Amino acid sequence: MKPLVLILNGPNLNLLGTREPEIYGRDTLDSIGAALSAQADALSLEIDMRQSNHEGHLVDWIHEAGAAGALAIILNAGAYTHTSIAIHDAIKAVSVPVIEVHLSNPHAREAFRHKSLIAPVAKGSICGFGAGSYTLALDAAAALRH
Ligand code: CA2
Repeated sequence: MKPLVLILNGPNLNLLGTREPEIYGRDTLDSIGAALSAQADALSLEIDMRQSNHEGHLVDWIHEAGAAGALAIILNAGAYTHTSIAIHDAIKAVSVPVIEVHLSNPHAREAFRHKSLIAPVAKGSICGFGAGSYTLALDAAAALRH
């Protein structure tokens, strides 16, 4: 069985490719998912990519990854990155390593984006490379396999 990597996306990321291309690029979440599927095949990984605008869905999916014994979670929690103690606690409650990703570089943006509640409980963080943040994260997930 191939190791499973859950790729979870938070609020408003369903709108990717429709607005603010100067910040988030022109890729859609579907096109990123297609590229990740091809990459996962090459790496012999199973991926499951999801998006929700609801905090509790992300919490439930983190628990699900824990119960499934996933190799890793790649998480772009969107704006919940900066606010969600619930997602922070969910990550701490499972033993699956979380790779935090962002399309943009939040540290180069408004002050309210400079704090991440995910970073302190993540294995590592990748930001600022557009869709490339996700492909770098999938390579990092593959490297966690032993
Ligand atoms: O850079 C990232 O990936 C973010 O996680 C994106 C979040 C933002 O709140 C974080 O600070 C950084 C926002 C996602 C909104 O995505 C949109 C995409 C296109 C049009 C409108 C929103």
